[in-house]
Amino acid sequence: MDVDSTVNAIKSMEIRGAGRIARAGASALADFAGSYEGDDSKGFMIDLMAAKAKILDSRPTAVSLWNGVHATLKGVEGCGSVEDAKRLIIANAERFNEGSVNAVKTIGEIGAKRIQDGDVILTHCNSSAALSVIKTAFRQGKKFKVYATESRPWRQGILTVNDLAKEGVDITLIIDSAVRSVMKNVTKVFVGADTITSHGTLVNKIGTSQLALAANEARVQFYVCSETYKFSPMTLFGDMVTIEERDHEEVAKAGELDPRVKIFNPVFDSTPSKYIDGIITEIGLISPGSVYHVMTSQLGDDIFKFIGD
Ligand code: RUB
Repeated sequence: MDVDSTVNAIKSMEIRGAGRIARAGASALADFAGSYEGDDSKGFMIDLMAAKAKILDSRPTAVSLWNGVHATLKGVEGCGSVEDAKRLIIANAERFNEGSVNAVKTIGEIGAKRIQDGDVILTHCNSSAALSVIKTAFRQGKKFKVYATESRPWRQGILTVNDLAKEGVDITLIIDSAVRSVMKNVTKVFVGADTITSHGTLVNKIGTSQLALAANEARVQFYVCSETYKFSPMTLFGDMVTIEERDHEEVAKAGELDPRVKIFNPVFDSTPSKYIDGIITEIGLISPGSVYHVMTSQLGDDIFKFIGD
């Protein structure tokens, strides 16, 4: 898919979920490189930077997109020709996308060890990493029940329940405001991540922090399922995560409300690290306090490139 179609598909949520948008961003840059005609390096870099900016602009909250784009463009400034740059971008995108798909599989294998017979699981929105954990445990023959929230306003929970039902999982859909009520029966919560900050705060679908509070009150374990490319290098240098606000029509249809009514539609929220029992990543089950060490060791000296990026 080319850059413009990818950007439109991400904006309209045809492509959604932090992992998927990261892979789509990487693939769009590979498509750009593959279809570029011309051999003027300067012109290529100008067009490439414009494509990068468009892709990064498509959704603001998930750092996975930013990390996917940067992984795809890594080393491009050092290329001696357009042909070299094109080859590098295509190879980087393939590596990122393959690593991303494998990470979700590994997270499933690690996270499934935390699920036992008799568990009652709660999940929120539609996270491929969280679903990988649940499906892996189910395929291992474990017997458990799952509750999934509807996740208003976009109702990603419908995708989750249909996907798990097809798999054969015992799945119950609840409305978002039923979370505290069902929490008394829940034994473990598994959610995904859009961004995790250097101090271990989780940014995920709006309502995640409510689940975490209710889980904490009921002494229920709360796990985040997240590839390490959802860790945000910019937060190390004090940058805040932008919380996306979406169209008001997602909340109420035109004409439904008195014109004096205002609508506020933030689609992500922040869950402080103290409510998180563990982050299940492709490199293992880590504490929120380890995010800093993972980021700095994975990026090495490259981390300083991200001051003010
Ligand atoms: C999706 C959402 C998911 C994370 C993780 O929000 O919040 O929990 O993106 O998903 P939206 P994954 O539907 O607005 O994109 O584990 O698939 O990367």
